[in-house]
Amino acid sequence: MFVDSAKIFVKGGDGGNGIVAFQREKYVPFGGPSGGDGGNGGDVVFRADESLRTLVDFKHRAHFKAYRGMHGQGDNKTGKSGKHIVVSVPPGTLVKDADSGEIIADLVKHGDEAVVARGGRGGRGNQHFASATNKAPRRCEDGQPGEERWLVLELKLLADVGLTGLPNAGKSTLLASVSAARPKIADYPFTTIQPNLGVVKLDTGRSFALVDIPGLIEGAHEGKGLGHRFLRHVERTKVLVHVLDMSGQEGRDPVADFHTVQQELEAYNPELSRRPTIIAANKMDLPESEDNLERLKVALGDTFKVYAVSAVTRKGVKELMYAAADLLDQVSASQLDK
Ligand SMILES: Nc1nc2c(ncn2[C@@H]2O[C@H](COP(=O)(O)OP(=O)(O)OP(=O)(O)O)[C@@H](O)[C@H]2O)c(=O)[nH]1
Ligand SMILES: [Mg+2]
Repeated sequence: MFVDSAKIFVKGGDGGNGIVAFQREKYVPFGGPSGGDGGNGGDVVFRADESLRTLVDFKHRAHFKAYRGMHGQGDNKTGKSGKHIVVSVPPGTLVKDADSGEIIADLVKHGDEAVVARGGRGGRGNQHFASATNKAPRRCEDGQPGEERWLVLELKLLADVGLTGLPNAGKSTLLASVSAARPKIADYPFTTIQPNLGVVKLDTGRSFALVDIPGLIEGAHEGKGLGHRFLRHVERTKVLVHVLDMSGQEGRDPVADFHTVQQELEAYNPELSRRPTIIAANKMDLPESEDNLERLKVALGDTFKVYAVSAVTRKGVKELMYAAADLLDQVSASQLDK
């Protein structure tokens, strides 16, 4: 299981101080204590937000502080409370104290919330300290500091987007070109023997997990090759990117390759062949690819969107990833409607 993690610092706002003040009344030197209380500091709140899928944004921003409470004022006025801050995290995020390892929160589903650092209480003003024997107290309290700590966030990543295709199509090369994952890449089939997962970051707040699985071959659904063992990983994804070697090396035909893989998916689980899919027409840097691309487009008509890419030169790869993210958003939105 691939786990995304991040270490961040959170601090609640400090409480405002209470103050010493006295009512100003004519002929009364100390017209009764009237020092207001300090306002409470704001909390740092985490909220699960389903539009987030990974923790990558926390690698760029690691400090989150809520606002402090204002000090009290005369006339028994309480200082304004500091604002809370709400930090969005992806559903499934587990929050631990970095020092003790204690679990602070497990934000499972959209909308789940937890306070991860409380604001300090405001101090009391001198109005609270008057007594029968001391009608003009000069005592007041300072606000308490906000809670602060380092947290470790952990998220078990389920791959949102899966790369399918025959061995050698360039799936691992593609994964390596868009993420920090460093899968083994080589010029022979079945290089990949374990699924590899990488995080693709497009913009702030927009990222997804991409899984590269061993290549599928004809008969995969009956256990041929390696890919069948990993089809269940593909089953958990929401969107597929079908990678095709467009160069037609070694007498291969990309159009036939496409149907081979689709049939294997269909035979394994008909759901899979209907999963929202886009096509990465890969190895477009090779000269033979251009003619094959035209043929593929004709063969597919408008049933699948085809993106011409080269995982090696990275040409077209960015557009492909944006298309995958858009499709993922559409699928997630339609699942919410249900
Ligand atoms: N010219 C060219 N070669 C590519 C491109 N993408 C991948 N290759 C090459 O194709 C070969 C196979 O690439 P991999 O990424 O290992 O292929 P794979 O689909 O992961 O293969 P398996 O793990 O065996 O299923 C390697 O020699 C890559 O360098 C590309 O866009 N252009
Ligand atoms: Mg591979």
